Amino acid sequence: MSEHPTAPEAHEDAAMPPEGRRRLEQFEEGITLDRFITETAQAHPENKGKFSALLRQISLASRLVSARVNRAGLLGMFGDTGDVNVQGEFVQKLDEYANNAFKRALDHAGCVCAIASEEDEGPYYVPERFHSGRYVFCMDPLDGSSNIDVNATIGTIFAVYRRQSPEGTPASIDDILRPGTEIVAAGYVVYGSGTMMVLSTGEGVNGFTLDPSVGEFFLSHPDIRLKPECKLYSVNEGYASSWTPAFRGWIEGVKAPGQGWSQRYIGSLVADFHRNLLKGGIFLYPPTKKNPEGKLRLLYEALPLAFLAEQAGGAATNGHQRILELCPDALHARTGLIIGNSGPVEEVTALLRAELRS
Ligand code: P6P
Repeated sequence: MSEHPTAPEAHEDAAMPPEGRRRLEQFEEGITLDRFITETAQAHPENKGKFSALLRQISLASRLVSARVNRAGLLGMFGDTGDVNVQGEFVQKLDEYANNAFKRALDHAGCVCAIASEEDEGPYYVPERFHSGRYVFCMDPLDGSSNIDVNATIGTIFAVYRRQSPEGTPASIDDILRPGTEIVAAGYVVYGSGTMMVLSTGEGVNGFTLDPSVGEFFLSHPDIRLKPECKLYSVNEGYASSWTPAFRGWIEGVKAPGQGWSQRYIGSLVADFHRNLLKGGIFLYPPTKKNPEGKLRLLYEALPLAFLAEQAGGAATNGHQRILELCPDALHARTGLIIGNSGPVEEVTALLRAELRS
């Protein structure tokens, strides 16, 4: 019997493919998220432990949300609260829970001065009495929540900035509306068949899988990389009538006989992005007649995922510009998003740029 309580039995090892054996070894080596945070802190003493505190509180909130999502059906947590949020969407009970869990975990930790959330109309500025900290936290607390009641994968997406205003002074909107090039960390947590956090602090991308039996995230996907090319695209074909000729031409091109592409679309950005990050794929959500600015949010959806994509060797644009060079002009600004393996992202973007010029 392996000493680790949840590792497969020895007889299961023999049948395990090499990749699974590698992951098991890492699992048994006990490379936890906590150890990763400690090692990152040792490499950056200038952060004085505040960055570590922030990451540990994100981990805590993620575990709380994971536990609640996994029992939502049993706790009557499906459905909406009857309220409508700033997006004009019915607030799902789990949206509200996730939003509060992350805000409660972060606002007393002395590491954050402001929190921007998809669920809140304006920023939450941490009061000085709570020791307002040096970081700004931007999040979509539960992306894909329209899929909650059908048990499709949903997730939390977040980006972290260093504040611009001096510590000890009130934070302002100028600390929050910043270009993606100033992001210091970004990640997401997918709540699906398992719970996994994918995180980058600017030195590559690592995936940590939650072992709920011990309440720890373990390094399961070290150094996630995107190859230059892929053969999978994610787009909602229901909006084809909104597409420009150049965009439609590219989609029809990959669908042509013999091209060998597949299409996958869950309708949960974090789930579609996660699959594409691990297996290769390009996600495309251009502006539509329904959302002429694009549907997805720049600050707490597109920018963090673009940071991760580029850290993994991929690319992200709004169809014309590099996403990370964009600066939101409002908390809930929307954008088009084309993100994934660099080859197809650059190919589609070149076509759309040329179309714009013509
Ligand atoms: P559509 C979920 O509501 C969401 O905001 C993203 O998670 C997802 O990628 C997108 O909307 C799906 O939008 O218009 O294809 O249903």
